[in-house]
Amino acid sequence: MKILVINGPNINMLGIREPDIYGKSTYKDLCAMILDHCQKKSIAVDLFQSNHEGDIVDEIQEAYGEYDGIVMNPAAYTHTSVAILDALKAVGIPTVEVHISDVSKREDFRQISYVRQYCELTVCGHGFDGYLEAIDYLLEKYGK
Ligand code: CA2
Repeated sequence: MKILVINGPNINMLGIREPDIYGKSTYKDLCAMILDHCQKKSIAVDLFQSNHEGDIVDEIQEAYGEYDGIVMNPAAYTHTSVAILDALKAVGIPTVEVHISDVSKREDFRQISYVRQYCELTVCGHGFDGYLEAIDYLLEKYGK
């Protein structure tokens, strides 16, 4: 079982500002938490973060045939990117959408998610734990 975790723009800036929305922990802390969880569950994981939509599309395309699942926080591209939705549909890998904050209680422009149409599950507002819940969903799906 091999999972790819993709984070979109500015997720690498976590902990620097807006701690009331995203908490005080950093992207490095998030990566350590995910790696530790996957090690405990004996699954392979790769982590990818980019500020560039096309690079995220490339990463999803390259995941084809390589990964059993994707956990993805597309960040601001959630609300704008048909290209990321199309890439997910093209590779057909089971995907879970994660948001650290509860986007349902935020601005109107955050109520749209293009990727949600493809994702099997959306986890919102559970902070960093949301990523672990997404991984556990994929584990259960594969009966692990
Ligand atoms: O809640 C989430 O996980 C989001 O995907 C985070 C995105 C935001 O655009 C989405 O609407 C919801 C933002 C990522 C990080 O943004 C920062 C803002 C200030 C300081 C540090 C990071």
